[in-house]
Amino acid sequence: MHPRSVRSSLAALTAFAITACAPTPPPASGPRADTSASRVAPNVVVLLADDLGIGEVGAWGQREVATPHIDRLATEGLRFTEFRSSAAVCGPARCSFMTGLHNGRCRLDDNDIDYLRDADVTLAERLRGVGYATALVGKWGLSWESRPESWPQAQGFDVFFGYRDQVHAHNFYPEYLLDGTDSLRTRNVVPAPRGMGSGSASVRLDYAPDLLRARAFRFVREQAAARRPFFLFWATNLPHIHNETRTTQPDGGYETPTLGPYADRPWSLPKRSYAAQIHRLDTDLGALRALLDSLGAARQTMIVFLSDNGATFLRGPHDGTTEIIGRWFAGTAGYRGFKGDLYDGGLRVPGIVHWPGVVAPGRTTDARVDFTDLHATLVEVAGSRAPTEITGRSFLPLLTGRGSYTPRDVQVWYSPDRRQSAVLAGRWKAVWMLDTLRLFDVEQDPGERTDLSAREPRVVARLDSIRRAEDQRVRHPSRAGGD
Ligand SMILES: [Ca+2]
Repeated sequence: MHPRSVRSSLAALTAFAITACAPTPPPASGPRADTSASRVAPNVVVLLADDLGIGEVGAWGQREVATPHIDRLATEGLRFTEFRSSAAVCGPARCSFMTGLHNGRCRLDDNDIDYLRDADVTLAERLRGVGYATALVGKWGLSWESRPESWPQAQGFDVFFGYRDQVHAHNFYPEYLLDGTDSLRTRNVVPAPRGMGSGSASVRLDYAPDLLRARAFRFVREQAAARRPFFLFWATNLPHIHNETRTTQPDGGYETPTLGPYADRPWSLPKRSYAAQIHRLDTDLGALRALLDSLGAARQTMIVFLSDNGATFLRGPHDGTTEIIGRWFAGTAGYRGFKGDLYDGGLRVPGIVHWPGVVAPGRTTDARVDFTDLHATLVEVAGSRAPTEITGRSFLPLLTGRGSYTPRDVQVWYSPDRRQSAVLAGRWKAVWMLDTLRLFDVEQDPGERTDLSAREPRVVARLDSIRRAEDQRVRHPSRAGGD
């Protein structure tokens, strides 16, 4: 037998032995040529904030609300100035992250309008396929209760703890959380609960973010002890508003057990409560890093910090005034629009990738990426080839500094029923409201204030043709009417 064949056989035998003694670690080298030690597949934690505006983080200019742990992550990792969500609201953004498909192609272009099917391949399934232990802790939002195939455990997560339904996730003091397919009864009391466990609690003893954090940390400890690589999708509901009670509760729907460092600020109670929620989110990140340090796992763990969409527009106070939350702390950092808009105020999010020993600290990049690119990147980080059938393109070379990276030329967005759509290509961004197009030079006018469509007919024609071509490829969401 040729020596090379011997080695191949031994490699195959070793691979078989590892498989037989499951759990299976992902391949250290994967299919890539580069097999340096730094490429050993790391643990991956994605901490996804809910409705946190890009301007509400110190690393992007916030001064009134302190976010020291997020800021430190940015300082020690790679900070993105043009990380955009793939959607301007919760469910569709998560759908794009999980499937790698932009919002014209994934199941949900609106909250709760559809659910994931067996045929959909999620990031969790892709990572589990190469040996990762997988957990979703927090908010899912991609299922219907009557369709178990859409539940997290059927979509690649070994562990699920939290809220399947995003209306349930509005409630920070729920009567129950889901633990796998079981329910965990809390000590909270929600009289006359509305749909999916929402409602206002009259007895508030168990704060959901406490329970979520405890479950996330248990998962991390267990995988560290087992020395098994893990993917933790920590989809916190912080700092989202409790929609159903925002006009009736004194806190304006920003439910928090303590006002923390903001108790004595001369702000309204809703505003102090919101700041305290951001503080709690930041504290959770700090606690995660301390845990990883204590377990000796920090250097083997990539942390991605993101928000799912831009700062929210919802009116917070309960006294009939009309403040917009996204303006309290300059949440959109000057970008136009809010959550729900395909202007950059709805899309731009704070994005950080922290990967000790691989991502050089202290860097900032203006590479344009979105949630579908993150999907592709994490698949490659885990040792697989980035799938070609998805929208996103891996930006792994941007992280490692090895190999060439060219961002996609064009990014597209669709909102529910295509009421809005947007195309970003080079310096130009077109935003449609129904059929009305506005054109912006986002290099000269990042605030998207001046519509140049009348002055630039050729650019309009080019971007319009891009959108029309994409329209032809778009698989319009099925509205749960079939496959
Ligand atoms: Ca959200």
